[in-house]
Amino acid sequence: MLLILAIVQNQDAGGLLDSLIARDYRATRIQTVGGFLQEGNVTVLAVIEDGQLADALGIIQTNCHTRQRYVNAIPALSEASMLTTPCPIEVEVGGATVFVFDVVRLERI
Ligand code: 2BA
Repeated sequence: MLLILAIVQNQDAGGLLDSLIARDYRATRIQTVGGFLQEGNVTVLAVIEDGQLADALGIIQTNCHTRQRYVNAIPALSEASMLTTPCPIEVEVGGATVFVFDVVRLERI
């Protein structure tokens, strides 16, 4: 058994959960916040059988899309300039950051 932990964007989470459930996977979503952008994202947990990994990753890939985001960065001060005008930098977020763990045991009590 494997635990998939996938960090996805809010916009993709609903469709991803619907697709997983439609294929009979069990999944849980947790509202999380990314450390860099400090914006909400969603962490999806799903325990699957080893042989389902490729299928589950395919569902994640189909549902989770890459997007560009702009973050305001304040340039470092130099002796020549006291400019503190924020300068937008582009970052590419997603589709999904996926971690796969071995599961020793699953108990429903
Ligand atoms: P955030 O930490 O908010 O990062 C959002 C995006 O900002 C990242 O997209 C990446 O493109 C960029 N970024 C992050 N840290 C950066 C840095 N130090 N310098 C420049 N750009 C940086 P993704 O890589 O697709 O990550 C999306 C979200 O997945 C992250 O949101 C975080 O919540 C999670 N994540 C990504 N890698 C992780 C890791 N190794 N461990 C734990 N969580 C991770």
